[in-house]
Amino acid sequence: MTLSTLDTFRKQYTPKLPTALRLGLAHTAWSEGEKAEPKKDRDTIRSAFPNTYGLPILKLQNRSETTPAAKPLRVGVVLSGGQAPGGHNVIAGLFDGLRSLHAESKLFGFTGGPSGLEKAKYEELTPDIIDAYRNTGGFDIIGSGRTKLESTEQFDRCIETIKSLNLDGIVVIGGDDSNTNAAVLAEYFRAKGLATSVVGVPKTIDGDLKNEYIETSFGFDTAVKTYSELIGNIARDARSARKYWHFIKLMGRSASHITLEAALRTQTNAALISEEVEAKKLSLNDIATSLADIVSERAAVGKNYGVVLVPEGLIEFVPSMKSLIAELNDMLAHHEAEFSSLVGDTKTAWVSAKLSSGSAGTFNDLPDNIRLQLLMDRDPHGNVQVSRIETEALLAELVERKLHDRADFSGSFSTQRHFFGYEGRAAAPSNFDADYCFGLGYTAAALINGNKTGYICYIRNLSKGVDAWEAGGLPITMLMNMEQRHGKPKPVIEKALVELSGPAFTEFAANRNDWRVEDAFQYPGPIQYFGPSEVCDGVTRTLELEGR
Ligand code: FBP
Repeated sequence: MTLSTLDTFRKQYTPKLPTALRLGLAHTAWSEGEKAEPKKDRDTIRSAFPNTYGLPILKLQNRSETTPAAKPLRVGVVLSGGQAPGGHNVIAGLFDGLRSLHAESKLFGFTGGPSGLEKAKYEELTPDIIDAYRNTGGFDIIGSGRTKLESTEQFDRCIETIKSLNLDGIVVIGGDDSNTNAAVLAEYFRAKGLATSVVGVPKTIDGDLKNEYIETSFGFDTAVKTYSELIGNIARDARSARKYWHFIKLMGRSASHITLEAALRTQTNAALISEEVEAKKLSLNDIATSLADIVSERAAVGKNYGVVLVPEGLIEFVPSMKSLIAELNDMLAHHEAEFSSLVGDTKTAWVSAKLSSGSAGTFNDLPDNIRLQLLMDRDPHGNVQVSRIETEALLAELVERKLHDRADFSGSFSTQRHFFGYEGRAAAPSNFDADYCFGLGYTAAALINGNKTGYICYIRNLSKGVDAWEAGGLPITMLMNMEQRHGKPKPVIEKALVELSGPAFTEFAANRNDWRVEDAFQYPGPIQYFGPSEVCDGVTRTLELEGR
């Protein structure tokens, strides 16, 4: 593999570890804290996870005595779901952590995501392979996938793979749905008397897998800094050319964490936050009116340009759209065969006839392309693929219509539409993500060595500098609630959405009016890997404001 100049130098970067892990895992021990339960639906979740419910929260501690592993550990690792910067460092940390316990330990990478575990597709990850991927972006070391493991046939095939490789543990590096998978597997294995541990690692650029212990999911830092660089560049272009309004949709699925963080970093003229739209019960018409107001105010002072940020999941939070999507999800799950036999326009007509009258009205008012995008396949976990819905174009069109109807609008309104998502998901990890991920990999190795199962790794105190970082494990069942998936109630990890009373949103809400008409843009520039610590090692504004 030919390396770029950056990759060549980046390879020499040694990620920083939390103090408890610095002497290697043979010098660590687990301490048990309180037993943890989910916030809601306790009885249902307890009965779905009788063997892994109510486990204690764990913390890793350093000690002077050494207890190496009695035998080499054998572990399998899966990358699951969308890419997130730092995944390769989780694997490197896992590898080094296992080797710090026993030099002969082995790590197997299941290829192509969870299906690799089910179908026994794997490769042994040797030191040469690991070294080639240290501090790099992407998930290409073994690839990723979104297969949902849910049938007992699938679980039994996983057990066959595990037995054939004689594995002590499986590490699932994934988001909310993938860690739900990890919890389900852990429970099944324990119920079957299998000693193999299943451990999760909190990955997702979306930032929606978080709580007081998991302060952020890995990849969020790098992805949002990458998008902020691009947004800053666009803002500068808009200000130079003075002729375009840029509507930028940002990835993040349902949660608006990415949009909120990007807005704080770049101070664009408008940024929509889905959670606020839902709380205020705003319609698409309300949103378009408020954006048209900003365009008009800027036009009145000669500024026929600007930047609007749109979270990709926005339409799921507009109340009428939310009800429509819920109805569509159930309908498509219950009439899958009939629906898939339809072609072209007959699909929208068939759907419209089956919807309740309120939802049919909402559906029929949408432009054709958006209606068809809403009917596209759900992902294997039952989620609408919001990355494929052109919300930025829909809003630009609605605002244009509003301005057209305003007799007093004499400005011009030309739009450019963008979608930033894939640009940031596989970027080279920032120093923060490189360090955080390496530590998470080590922590996963420690959980397996301790024969802990049904846990997800955490590292906390993230804004206080690596020396203050604490590592540990949380029972995954603690993060769960019941949700409707594919037309049925299922225990799944609850997505952590933006809290409107939280410090990040409060800061945004206190300042956004100053950014509407003034050109208060900030230009964060590219992620820096070498140079002063203030430039290279900063955490996100969200973490900073949350004081974690
Ligand atoms: P994960 O939950 O798997 O981390 O998803 C991250 C994400 O990038 C979302 O922001 C986005 O909606 C989705 O993946 C896109 O999925 P795909 O890669 O299948 O197009």
